[in-house]
Amino acid sequence: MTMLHSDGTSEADTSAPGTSEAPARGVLKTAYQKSVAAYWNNNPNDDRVNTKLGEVDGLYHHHYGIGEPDWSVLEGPEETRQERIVTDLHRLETAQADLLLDSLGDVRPGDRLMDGGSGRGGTSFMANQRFGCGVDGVTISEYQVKFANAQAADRGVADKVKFHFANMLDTGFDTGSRRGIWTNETTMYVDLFELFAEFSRLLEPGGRYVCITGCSNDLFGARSAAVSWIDAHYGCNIHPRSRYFAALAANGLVPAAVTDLTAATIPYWEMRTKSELATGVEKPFLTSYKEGSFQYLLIVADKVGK
Ligand code: GPP
Ligand code: MG
Repeated sequence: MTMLHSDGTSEADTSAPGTSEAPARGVLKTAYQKSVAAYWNNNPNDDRVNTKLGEVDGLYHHHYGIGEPDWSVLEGPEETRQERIVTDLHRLETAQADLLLDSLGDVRPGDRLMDGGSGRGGTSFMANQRFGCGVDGVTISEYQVKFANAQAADRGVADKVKFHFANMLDTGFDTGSRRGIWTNETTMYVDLFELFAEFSRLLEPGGRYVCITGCSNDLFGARSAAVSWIDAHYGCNIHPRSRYFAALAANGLVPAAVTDLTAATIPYWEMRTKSELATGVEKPFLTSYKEGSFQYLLIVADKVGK
């Protein structure tokens, strides 16, 4: 989209989603969405757990980690122990994003992907690096849009990786324009039926949606205190596992694989308790995972139908 000024000059409107037809629309539609945007524009929790890990190699994540920590980092010189923990936590978070991208299937350089709730951009940059394709990240935090677009410029990929101040429930991107879409721990901020209706519209037939999420376990019987603690910490609304599959099925998104990553993420949280950057949320994560009231899931679904 090009914006024309009254003096006849023009400029690209980088805030609009990546298609020329994208109409301007109100991004924050509810008081709740405004509160979520305010949270991420000015994170009230200690954000160093994200910025210090990002400084390890310039990939800034807003998600957790999987895989076996290198417990030997806890040994050795005390002066550098905290740095070693940070480096290892970052490695596990990057491994999580790699697993998500492994699940996107056959993505070609000419394809377009979308990152729903793109944060500071970590997973989007990894996708571009891996597939060479275009990626549009959407987030309702203007701070995050600025941060991630500055990263894209620094990395020399601003022509391929763009971040937009846009609402993933109503992106304005063209119907059928996406080969793949993912959400990396962002679905707990939105209604899943609305979200998957929009993703189903955006995906081309045979396109793929990949989700990593924390969900409450229906089998536990009710929402646990630990899950409510996590919700209160981030201001989100964790959904039950069952709701994901109901909402996918209602929107022509057919699960191809579901992997329970709970056992693979617990060691990350154990290591995080050893970090001076720990925020306090480690306790309810470990409690809820261990008591079975909460699960960390990877869901892969294909868009079936037009
Ligand atoms: C991590 O972000 C993810 C969320 C805030 C969404 C909630 C996720 C669930 C699985 C419930 P972050 O990296 O900003 O969190 P932290 O600052 O704690 O590392
Ligand atoms: Mg984090």
